[in-house]
Amino acid sequence: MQQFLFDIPDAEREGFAKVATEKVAQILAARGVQGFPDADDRETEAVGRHVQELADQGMTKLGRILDDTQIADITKYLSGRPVYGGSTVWAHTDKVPTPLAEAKQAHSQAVHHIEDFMECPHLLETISSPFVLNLVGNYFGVIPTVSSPNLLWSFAGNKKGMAQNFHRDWDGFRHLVMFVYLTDVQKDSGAHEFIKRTHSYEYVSAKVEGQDSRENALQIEDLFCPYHDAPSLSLEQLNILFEGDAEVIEGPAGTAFIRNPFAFHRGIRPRIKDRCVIWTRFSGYHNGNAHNTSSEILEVDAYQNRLAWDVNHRYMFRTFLSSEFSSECLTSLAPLLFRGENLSVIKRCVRGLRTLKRRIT
Ligand SMILES: O=C(O)CCC(=O)C(=O)O
Repeated sequence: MQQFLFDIPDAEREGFAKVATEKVAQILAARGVQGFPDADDRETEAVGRHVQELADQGMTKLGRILDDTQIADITKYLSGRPVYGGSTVWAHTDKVPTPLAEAKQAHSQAVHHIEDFMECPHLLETISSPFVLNLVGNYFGVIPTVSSPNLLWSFAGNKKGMAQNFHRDWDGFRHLVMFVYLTDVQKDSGAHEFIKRTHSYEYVSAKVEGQDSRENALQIEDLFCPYHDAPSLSLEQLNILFEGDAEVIEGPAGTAFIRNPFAFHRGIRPRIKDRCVIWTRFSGYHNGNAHNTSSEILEVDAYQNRLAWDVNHRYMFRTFLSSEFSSECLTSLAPLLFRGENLSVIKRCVRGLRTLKRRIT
């Protein structure tokens, strides 16, 4: 359903997102889930700046949030732990525990088990920090849902991995992803590349309209194609259209950023050194997309002393940590949203998507 929302101009999509998040907030308030974790004034000011940057650019950098000692703790913990060939924790892996060195020979990418993500020092604290949750929640306008924590290796070499072409992710109408590099990253060692402002329909359509009339000019539907790794888009075409907007994010291990996955992005295939990264997704309600990416919902006892476990956290982390919120259908909020005054927007989106599909297939 979320995909349909992307075939409408920003103003309408944002209008719908506003209605939807207000409804989610109402429903949650009635169930006692209503706040963001506390933040002090200094943090509140910084959160405001990051939220604005996310809205304008589609991405915000957090700087280096893990120091050398923390990175050493993480590296020590992960050393010797098996990985699974594939790209997204559990669902998109071969489910075969493999030593890292062997996985590197056989695969372009591999992930650690979710339990290693959770048991590894510092990672859970990083994705559940009041600052991060506040930032994300303020951007959505509602307490966030956290999903699919992923601990991913991209190996240097010639094999192409997932998400190494520019693409959009179609997870929902308001969603974010946070990345933290766990190895030093430069352009040739797996940097993430992002095209600023391309989450904005208005921005992209202005670029399309501003093209010199050339035979191979891109059409708007080429740029809002609801398929992963849209084959019709060449790097060269994107570079020309969005000249000066692409940013390669380099930095030492511990460097973090949050971005809107709907904007064009890719992981540049590492050439000289493997890259290890964590990413975690956030949405304004659970969008179902990342639902099965964890092997199972984990019992929280093992992590309880590392995570505030109040009603807000139990709700936010319900997709992979067991709580009273885990058992219900995680997308059950959606039917409540998609009725009444919202329905006409949805219907228009469905019609729009059908037309778009006809044009591009
Ligand atoms: O590996 C990367 O840097 C890109 C990952 C990506 O595109 C994604 O998570 O959607």
